[in-house]
Amino acid sequence: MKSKTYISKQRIYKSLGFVLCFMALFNCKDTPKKPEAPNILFISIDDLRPELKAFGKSHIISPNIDKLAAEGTAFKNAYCNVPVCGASRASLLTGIYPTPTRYIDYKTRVDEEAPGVVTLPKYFKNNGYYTTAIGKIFHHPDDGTKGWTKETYRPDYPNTNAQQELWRDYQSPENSWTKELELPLGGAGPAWEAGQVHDTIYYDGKTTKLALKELEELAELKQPFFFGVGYIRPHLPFNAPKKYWDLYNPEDIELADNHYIPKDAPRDAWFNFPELRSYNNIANDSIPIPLDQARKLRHGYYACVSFIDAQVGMVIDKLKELNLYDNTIIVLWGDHGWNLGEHSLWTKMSCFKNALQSALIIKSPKIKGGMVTKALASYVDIYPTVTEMAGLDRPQHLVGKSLVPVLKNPESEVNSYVFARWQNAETIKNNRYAYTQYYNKSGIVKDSMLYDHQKDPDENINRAYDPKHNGMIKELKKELEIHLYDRKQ
Ligand SMILES: [Ca+2]
Repeated sequence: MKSKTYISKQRIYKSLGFVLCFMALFNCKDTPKKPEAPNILFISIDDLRPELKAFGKSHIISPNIDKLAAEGTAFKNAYCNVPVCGASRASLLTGIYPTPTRYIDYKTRVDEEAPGVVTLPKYFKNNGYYTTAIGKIFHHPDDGTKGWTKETYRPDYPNTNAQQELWRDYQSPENSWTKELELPLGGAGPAWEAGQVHDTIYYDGKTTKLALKELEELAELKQPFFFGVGYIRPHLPFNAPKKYWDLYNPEDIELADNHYIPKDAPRDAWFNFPELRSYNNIANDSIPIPLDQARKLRHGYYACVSFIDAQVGMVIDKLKELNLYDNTIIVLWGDHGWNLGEHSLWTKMSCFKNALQSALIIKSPKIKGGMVTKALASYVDIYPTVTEMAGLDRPQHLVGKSLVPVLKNPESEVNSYVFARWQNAETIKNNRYAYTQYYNKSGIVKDSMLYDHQKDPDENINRAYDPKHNGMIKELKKELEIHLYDRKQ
């Protein structure tokens, strides 16, 4: 009798154990998705403006990104939410807007400014994905770490904030002193370098090497993966192997034809681009960048984009080699745009189109590729788009819209307006106009600018004070106010 009771208890425990295991298996938090769930390759390219063939420009050589675009959808009107690395990435990766007190600058930390918000990689991890990244996805290597199944890694250096000081990665002998000094963030050696070195010597080449190795390991998994690959260039300094500089004839490089502040633009629209000024071969005052330097900077930017294009090609080729390509969604995004001398400005950090508009290409194995869309896309839309493409439920906290309808039909539109902000400026954009309000310290609008992208795509005439546009300004002001109010909720 006694032993019978013992056996039956054992059986009960066994059965209970079985039930618990069964429940654990089917708990979405711990259960791998079915093998057919798509992988995600999430490629971030720092400071990449949409100056590529896919977006209608032909002067930068980027055959690999062109090839990706030929099989995906290029968004010609994709806007970041805030034009600086850390803040833009934080907003994209959490799917919420920046505000005057959240996601302000490059120092932004998701862990501190949006604690408890499930980041994009964390959401995939919670849904059975294996998540990891090589290179720069979050701005800080030690931010958002709970989102990764496997600790993310950046090339060659200890995986700490100290490497924030090392990513400039000068290689030419004459710049070797830069490695020996504790360079302050934002300041450094020269603004460009053409090293006579193999791709794998520079930081981003090392990133590729690690990414290819990681892909081989990911290919062995029984669960789908979310894999981030984050490239630093074309972020300053424009350090790239010489062979990519040699793709361009310096004499053929055209300068911006609008190197002046737009007519009637607000004083606040101008800034002295301290990021570029801090490089030691750039004058640290407020004089315009001399033409020979402007040409060199453009040349360096183009070389860096071509360098990264080659890296992207290697990663995608590896996906194909591992038979992963046909079951992998690829999202390629720049974290914001860049001024290359237009309006006499350089770098990001402004509310002109050149700083806000960025490169976004999405390729799904299930959706017809080779599409270009003019539909307005905001970077808060990326999170809900990727989750929907992967067949996951939409997280409640997201503010953006899924772009899947646009992927299926490039003529369709999901946004009537998109929004961005920088310091004391708030911008709203519809399918024709961009309107920005500048605020004083009391929160009162002190100035504004309106650009008609149909008549004036380069934003050379501020029409905010032209009475002909009063109706449009009224509409945009109202929608902006609604956005600012909703954003607080
Ligand atoms: Ca950036």
